[in-house]
Amino acid sequence: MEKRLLLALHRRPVGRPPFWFMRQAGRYLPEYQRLRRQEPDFLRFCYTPELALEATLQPLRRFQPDAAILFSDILVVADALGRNVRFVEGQGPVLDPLTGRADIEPLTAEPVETFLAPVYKAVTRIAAALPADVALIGFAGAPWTMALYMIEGKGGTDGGRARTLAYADPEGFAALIAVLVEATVRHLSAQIRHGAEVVQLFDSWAGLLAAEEFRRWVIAPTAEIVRRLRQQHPGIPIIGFPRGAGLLYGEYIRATGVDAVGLDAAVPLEQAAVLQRVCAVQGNLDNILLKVGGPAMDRAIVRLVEVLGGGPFVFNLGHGILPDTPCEHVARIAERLRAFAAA
Ligand code: 1CP
Repeated sequence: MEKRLLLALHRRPVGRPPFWFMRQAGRYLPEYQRLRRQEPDFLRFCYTPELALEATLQPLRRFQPDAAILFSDILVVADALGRNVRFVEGQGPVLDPLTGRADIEPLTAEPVETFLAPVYKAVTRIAAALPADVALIGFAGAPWTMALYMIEGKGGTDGGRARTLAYADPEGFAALIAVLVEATVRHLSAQIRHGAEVVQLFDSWAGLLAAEEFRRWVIAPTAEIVRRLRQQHPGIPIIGFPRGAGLLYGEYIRATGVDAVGLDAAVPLEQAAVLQRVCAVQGNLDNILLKVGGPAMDRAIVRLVEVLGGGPFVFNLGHGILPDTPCEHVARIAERLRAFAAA
């Protein structure tokens, strides 16, 4: 039997919608917190294949989702490019901010495959360990979101510095995006060669850009990555997640040619149903509602499946699981979704 996630992404009929959760591994799981104590340095944790394997498998044991996502981080690519990435407890990622051409010109994507070899080793081991019906998702940050972290030096900003550089020196910024396109293609292609069956591009900060800038720094680089991955790996499903794309979701899908689009929680379900005529859709339960749980969450699950379950659909959240989410709420969704199959 073909894996349920792959069927949905190829827009073939599936009984119940496949499901997985963005950030299904991580701090909301007590067993992850215990595992993390073995290696307090987060990047070293990511570069230790046994630990990455175990962190990937933890949510599968609890919830039996239809997909595993490689345990890693989008910022490993910035680390491979030599941008001095650290993870500070309680603060998230910190990088030396890149300020202009003098920092951009020396960048090269060449070290990616050798530097990130431990990540690909983890992919191989995960692929070998997965249950037969579970698909393995590889991922990378999309160029705009990577550029934002590299310029801002951290997350949680309004992207003001990155947007300023893009306007003030578009050629210099284009050179940075070009290196990131190359690095992303190499990183995703290596994950596919080692056993990833699907890849997702996280453009978590796409929604910060003005429309023209969105076309230039989100749509165009993504279209190029899709084209180059397709050349090397025909048939590999690609999920794009341009979080906050709003009115530009439709254009993003058509112009990039992704097989599926991840929708954030602000996208109305009627709109999602329109997009579903063009490609598979993934999403978009509010991660805050998952934290709250109860009847409001149950109603939202039913409505999502009612509106989108008839077409190509992958149940997920609108953004990643928050650290203070009760595991029981996640278990509850998994149980409800499996009940749709039985009904
Ligand atoms: O202390 C810890 O254990 C670190 C917490 C943590 C974890 C568990 C970070 C730091 N990254 C991760 C893993 C991770 N990151 C995964 C694999 C786990 C899974 O999904 O099950 C994935 C896919 C990511 C992707 C990622 N990292 C994104 C894109 C998705 C999104 O949430 O928008 C982004 C933006 C990052 C950067 C990052 N890494 C970590 C944090 C806290 C952040 C966000 C910082 C911010 O901008 O606020």
